[in-house]
Amino acid sequence: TGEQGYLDLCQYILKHGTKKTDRTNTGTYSVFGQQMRFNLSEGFPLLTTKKVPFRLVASELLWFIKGDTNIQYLLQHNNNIWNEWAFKRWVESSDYDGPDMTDFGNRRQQDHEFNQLYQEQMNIFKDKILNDQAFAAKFGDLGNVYGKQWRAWKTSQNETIDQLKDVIQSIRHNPDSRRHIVSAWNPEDVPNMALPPCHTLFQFYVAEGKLSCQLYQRSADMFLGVPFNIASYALLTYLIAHECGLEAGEFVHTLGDLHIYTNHLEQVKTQLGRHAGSFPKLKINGEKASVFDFELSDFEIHDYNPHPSIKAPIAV
Ligand code: UFP
Repeated sequence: TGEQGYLDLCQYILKHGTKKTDRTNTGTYSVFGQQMRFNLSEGFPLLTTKKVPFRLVASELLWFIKGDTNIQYLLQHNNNIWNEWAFKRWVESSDYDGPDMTDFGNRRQQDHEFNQLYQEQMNIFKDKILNDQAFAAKFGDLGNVYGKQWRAWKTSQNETIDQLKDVIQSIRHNPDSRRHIVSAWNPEDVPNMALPPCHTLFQFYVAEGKLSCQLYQRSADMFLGVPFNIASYALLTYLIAHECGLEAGEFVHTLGDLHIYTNHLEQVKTQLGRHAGSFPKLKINGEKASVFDFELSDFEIHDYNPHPSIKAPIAV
């Protein structure tokens, strides 16, 4: 459990993982079906064996909570984590007339000159998303990703379901229910998403005045994605607990295909050589009640003393 649980799983994959090819042509070591648990009353699970950027976790979560699916909001908050997926749609469209960007994810790591061309085009792209509303509407939108499914799931009757609002209502009014579920996996919409949801479905559980959350994550990049995902769902659990007058209980993280990319092996070994410290504390602005009212400035992380961050290429 805790950070050690994360480190143990990384170690386990290094030892027992099957070498597999994958969609991104990077290659992974992979295992299927594991679980981590984090006791949220002992602290906020931001890993300490490398620095995890809380600011990016929080602005992405607020973006989901708003029901937004356009990266413009993220760029306005200096958050670049979804850029590659939107960029990919632009460079593959007939509107794009710059240099060929085919397979940019791999080529920019292998070819220094190409990487400079890529950076130029990415800067043009970001600038247009921020300053050209029509362009942002067309190419900033990632399709029916998390925000859309959480807040405005489209039914066959052309109505929308606000899963997040509904689940908060059900936690408040019927805490013992075994149906506190939000699903981001909408089979009909999967083809219309830049990236089919990795964190697929989550469930809440109330006992002894505490709110716990379990996430099923179908696909887990242990080095880059997972530390982020842990912090994001921990924050969501704290926020919903706050609104419902509960304490934060446990975050249970269930993983489907959990993997380490072959170009992250050195980084993982570096991280495994470090000692985990204690988790920081999260402070939430007590003047706000509703999950839907929070802004970035309403959160503070205290006593976070991580080892330095470790850079690694992301598989697109
Ligand atoms: N990934 C995560 N967490 C996320 C996210 C993506 O680990 O929140 F958005 C990783 C998992 C996988 C890749 O390595 O991104 C998604 O690829 P695929 O759709 O082929 O599983």
